[in-house]
Amino acid sequence: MTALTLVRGDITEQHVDAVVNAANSSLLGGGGVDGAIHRGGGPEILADCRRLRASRYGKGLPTGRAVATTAGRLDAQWVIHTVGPVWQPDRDQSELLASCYRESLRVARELGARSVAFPAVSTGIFRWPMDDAARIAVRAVREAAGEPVAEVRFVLFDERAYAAFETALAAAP
Ligand code: AR6
Repeated sequence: MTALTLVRGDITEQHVDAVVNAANSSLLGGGGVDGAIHRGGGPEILADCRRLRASRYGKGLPTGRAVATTAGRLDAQWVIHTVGPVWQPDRDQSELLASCYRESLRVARELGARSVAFPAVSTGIFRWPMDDAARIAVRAVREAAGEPVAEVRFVLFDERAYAAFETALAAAP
């Protein structure tokens, strides 16, 4: 059984096996969580990302997919980069957002990670409404979690995000 836990805080300060990054398809960094992870983890992460661009992802990492790099100086072994969809009010992209969580967990399981920390993918610069994103995240993680992942920790930056995930977890415990 995988435990789903919630903490309010900064994802770069978590001690877990794998930290998930809300990246963009360039894999070359950005603002929000992405900026914080690269700042906290240092240049080794970007060096790994550049190698991935040069080898497997010349056209970028597609939305909904995930790939791992070193975690550099973070207190983790790996960063798993995933690319969430940009919110579009007239288009249902729920499956793509769910895919970020499923694919990140697939990569985590392949790596042998026992603990994985997720941010609320797509809810910042990509503008996805928090309550809806929380429901999709909890459902997808419940479906995709499993051995050897013993803990999936949602790390929420503010009270509003924490409350949304608390509600989503309570609705589907
Ligand atoms: N720890 C935990 N959560 C955080 C942190 C942090 N240190 N910083 C922000 N959040 P975002 P996105 C929350 O914008 O919407 C980048 O430029 C934030 O409050 O980081 O998927 C990438 O390169 C929000 O709830 O990711 C992409 O271009 C959530 O994390 C783009 O942003 C996600 O916000 C991705 O946008």
